[in-house]
Amino acid sequence: MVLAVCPGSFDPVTLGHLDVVRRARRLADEVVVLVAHNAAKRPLLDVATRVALIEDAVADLPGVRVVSSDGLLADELRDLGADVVVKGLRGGADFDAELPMALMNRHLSGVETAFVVGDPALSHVASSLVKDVARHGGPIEDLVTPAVAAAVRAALADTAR
Ligand code: COD
Repeated sequence: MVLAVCPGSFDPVTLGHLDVVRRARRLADEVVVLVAHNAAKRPLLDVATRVALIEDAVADLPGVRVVSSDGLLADELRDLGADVVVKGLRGGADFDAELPMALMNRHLSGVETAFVVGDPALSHVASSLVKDVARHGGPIEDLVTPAVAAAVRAALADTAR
């Protein structure tokens, strides 16, 4: 029984993230999607909303559940009994950012990180760009699920008030 953890900020979850979760599920018996805190980012959506949107998006995927944490990923990996962290790569920049995290997480927890290459048709899809496109009135409906598109537009409207 292999348990994989897919961590991220997921602010918001995109079709690119969901592609990675599906690929992770093919490698593991169970996948836990972990909504975690990235100290370098100020999120648009609150944690409960991000969790609910992912739960909605993975409802048709057996063996996938969603949790959140505001602590250290290494501690969560131990608590969950994780065998492996699975992350997605869009290109070299992702690898440069991910390598130190993989090394630190292995140093702290002993858990290895495995990288899957995401669908190249989604390699331009990033949460930050989705929010930027939406902020400027552009279409995001082919980058995220309909529920995510609605939540992003509602949150942006709230922040504009
Ligand atoms: N195709 C393929 N992969 C993709 C795509 C796509 N279109 N979009 C995103 N991804 C991948 C990213 O490369 C990343 O691997 C993953 O999806 C998540 O992306 P984000 O942007 O949602 O999440 P990040 O990078 O902000 O997540 C960082 C964490 C929250 C995981 C990190 O900060 C963390 O572990 N925080 C907890 C505190 C901690 O332990 N800190 C020490 C870390 S060593």
